[in-house]
Amino acid sequence: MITSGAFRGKRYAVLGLARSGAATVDALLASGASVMAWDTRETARAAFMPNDRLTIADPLLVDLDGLDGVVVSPGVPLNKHPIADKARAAGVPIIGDIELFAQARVSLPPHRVVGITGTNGKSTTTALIHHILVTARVPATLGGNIGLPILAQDPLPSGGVYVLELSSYQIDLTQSLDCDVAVLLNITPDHLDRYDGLAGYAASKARLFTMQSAHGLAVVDRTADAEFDVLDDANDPFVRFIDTVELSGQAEWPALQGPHNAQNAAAAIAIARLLGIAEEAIAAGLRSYPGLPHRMERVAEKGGVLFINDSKATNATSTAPALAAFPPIGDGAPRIRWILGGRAKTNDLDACAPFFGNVRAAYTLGEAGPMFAKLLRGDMAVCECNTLANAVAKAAAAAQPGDVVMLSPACASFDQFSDFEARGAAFRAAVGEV
Ligand code: UMA
Ligand code: ADP
Repeated sequence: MITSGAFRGKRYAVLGLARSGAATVDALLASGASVMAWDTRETARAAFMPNDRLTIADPLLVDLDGLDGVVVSPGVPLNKHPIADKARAAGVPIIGDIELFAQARVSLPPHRVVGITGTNGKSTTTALIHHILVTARVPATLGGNIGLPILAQDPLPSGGVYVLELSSYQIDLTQSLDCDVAVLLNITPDHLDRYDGLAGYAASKARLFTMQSAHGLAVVDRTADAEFDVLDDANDPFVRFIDTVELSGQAEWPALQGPHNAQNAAAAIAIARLLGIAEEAIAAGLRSYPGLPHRMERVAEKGGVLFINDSKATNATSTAPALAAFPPIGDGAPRIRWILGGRAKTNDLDACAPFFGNVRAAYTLGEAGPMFAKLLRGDMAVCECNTLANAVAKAAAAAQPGDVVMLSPACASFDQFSDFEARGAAFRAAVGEV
């Protein structure tokens, strides 16, 4: 657990007691702070036993005056939740666990922090740079929007590197994270229910760079910077733009296929070089990187049919490269049987359209199923399946050797599943049945 004398004797409200909130309460109590904890879910509250420094109370119903911070979970919609106005009126900072980590850094052995944001590719790039660091025998850990909450992790020894995947929700709750290397992979429409349009979403991501001090380094996608001007001008001399042009050797990296992974690999190489990692270790890390579950994951091959779980593709831009990765071969006929749908984030599939020629048939499911079926008919055969199990059964029954049955939903999962991981697990189970 990460603790800090910086929190001793201070008082916080913690709103949201799922993974990050629970770790926050534990770390604050262990640091000698007092905590008022709350979650609308009774089961989440029940995990905490009140004591002389822990009370269970709804921050909307109590006086916030004098608190040192209201620590909010990233899943609490700050744009709509009344806690934002209430904390502002009381003059109490609204922060998250990443901000607490930033404040705890003075108590940690000398280290560096890499912060990675972007609409797509964050987890892959975070896991990849972490793997390259470990391959180079640098003490490293990953956290933030991936894996164990950062405050639940053990501090790294001197010389360690904290690799943080940062969602825009987490950046919104952070005011003083001075990343040694800040990274932006791309910006395309996502999470628009939480922001004032695409510009508001981009501005949230840009704050990762404005929080950097003068010695900070940046690795940035040129297109995103050109469109949204994300870089703080003060950092310009230290920018490395992500450049896939010079990339060679991708064929030797089995878990990093496709144009999207070329970008992720190029970003990871740029980060590794800025951190001073030797070229041989970078090359070895790229070759041995094992990949993450639910991202273009090869689940099975049955009767010459490949089954791919890309459940993490929750918007059209992230599905596009998955469709691009399987062009026709041999007889020139398309070979993807594309399972898509769920809770849509946008009402179009424009980003995927250039690759419709790779799709043999679409199998739609969930809330967005009827809308997508209407959009796609005319371009390809469509089967309206409603459920994932039905879609897998139909696609598998129709598939011929050489076909690829792929779940790449271009949607959030919340209409039918608890999260993208549960959806990917359901896909695996359904494939097991065919
Ligand atoms: N809650 C309330 N009142 C409300 C709203 C919510 O009490 O009005 C409570 C909920 O009941 C819940 C908690 O607040 O218990 C919200 O928790 P959470 O959704 O933030 O869940 P955590 O388990 O703490 O997970 C968070 C991140 N979740 C989100 O950003 C939605 C995880 O990112 C992250 O891995 C985790 O912290 C670890 O630090 C997940 C995610 O889906 C992977 N991220 C989004 C994405 O990738 O698209 C941004
Ligand atoms: P994130 O953590 O940002 O959601 P992941 O690395 O988990 O990103 O990848 C999610 C999905 O996005 C993958 O399944 C893949 O289809 C797609 N993807 C990955 N990297 C990129 C990229 N650089 N650009 C566009 N799409 C990508």
